[in-house]
Amino acid sequence: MLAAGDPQWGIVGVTQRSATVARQLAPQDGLFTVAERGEGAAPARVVSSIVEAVSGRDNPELVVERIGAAATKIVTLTITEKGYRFNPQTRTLDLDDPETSADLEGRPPRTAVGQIARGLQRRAPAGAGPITVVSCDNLPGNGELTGILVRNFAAALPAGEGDELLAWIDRNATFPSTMVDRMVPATTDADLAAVERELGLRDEAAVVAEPFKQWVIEDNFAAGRPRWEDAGALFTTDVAAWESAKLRLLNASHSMLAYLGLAAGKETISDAVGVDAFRTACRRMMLDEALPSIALPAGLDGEQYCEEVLRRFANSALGHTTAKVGSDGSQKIGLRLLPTIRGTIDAGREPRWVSLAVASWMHHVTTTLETDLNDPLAQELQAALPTTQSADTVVPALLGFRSVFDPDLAEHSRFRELLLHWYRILETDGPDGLGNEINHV
Ligand code: CS2
Repeated sequence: MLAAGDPQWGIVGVTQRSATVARQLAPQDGLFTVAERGEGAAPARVVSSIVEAVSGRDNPELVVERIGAAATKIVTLTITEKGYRFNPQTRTLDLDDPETSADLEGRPPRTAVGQIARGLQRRAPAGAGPITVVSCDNLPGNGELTGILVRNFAAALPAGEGDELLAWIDRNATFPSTMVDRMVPATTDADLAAVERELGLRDEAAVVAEPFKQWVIEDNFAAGRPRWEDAGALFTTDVAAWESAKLRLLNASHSMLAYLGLAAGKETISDAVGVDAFRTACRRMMLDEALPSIALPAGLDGEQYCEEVLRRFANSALGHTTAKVGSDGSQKIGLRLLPTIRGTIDAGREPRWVSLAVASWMHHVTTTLETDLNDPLAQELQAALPTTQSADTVVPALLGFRSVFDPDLAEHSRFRELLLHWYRILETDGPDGLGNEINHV
């Protein structure tokens, strides 16, 4: 928007990573490079939209102040699934979460939901006016969910305070849903060196990304917004359909490739999708199981979308690691894979391929040391594992893990059989055996 000549908006960037502010953004006045990688990549571009970078960890008070300021019209969130600290089964804020309860007790808030709620609380007395809160994370109904969680926080405050905030939110805040799609790996030292060669300048905050980008937004803004449509964003009333297409096709296959890839010692998603059998399993999961269980947004060709996803995964210049995509599985499986298991079962079909994805996550949890398992529930997951580990013990133990599987799915006999089937192959024959089995079906 700045490049298009609209200078009236700027971004205060907030991160929980102190080093991002101290070492990367602050010393360079918020400037950072976006370096596209892969076919059709545009030249590196320096972005100047961040006018201030704040560490939410070191300076939570400032975050609350900025959200409470009249000049702030929109708060966007990209904090990943675990940043919401919610219970996916009930879609409510986890009030037992120690960080959330500490925020509720009144310390300078450290959770995202706490910071937003406390910021909104400042707006009423300051006469700061309405505001829009926009979740950009991979969660179904992310806008509605964020609204629920902020209200849950408000409702858990002492009665008078809470009611006042709830009433203010109802009148002044909106929570549109969005779907954001762009693969962005963690920046490596080699990326920084490459950007330095391209720019002739050292940029500690450079970001690499695939050329593809998509932002679909529900047009429900309480206090104005930039004309993002001029820069390619799509405004629609049907974000939910875009969101479920993305979660159940792209993100689901991404997770599947990550866990299959990790089992086979593949470092990147492009290496994993390069294995014929893995690509076949992914394609079959998307075409035979995920696609039939979703309603596509008008104008989207499902088969073409799936092929494009596989092409994007094959981008070897991106270096998107299986470890990164495979992280936080306990937060992702239930959103990406289980709805397809349910949809397929409800339609009287076999959830064959999507069960392979779930089994490969179980295998990853079991074969990764607790200290290496990158998941907010790593300890709980490891504690749930049986001492003697084989398909027959691991599959039922992990199916009993209630923050991922609800009882009716966990007890579904065909689902369980399929998990056992795939887990046994992974366990006894490894990825090669899996290849034979996949090609065989
Ligand atoms: C990935 C996503 O890390 C992951 O779990 O599946 O971050 C993915 O790269 C983006 O959603 C693509 O838009």
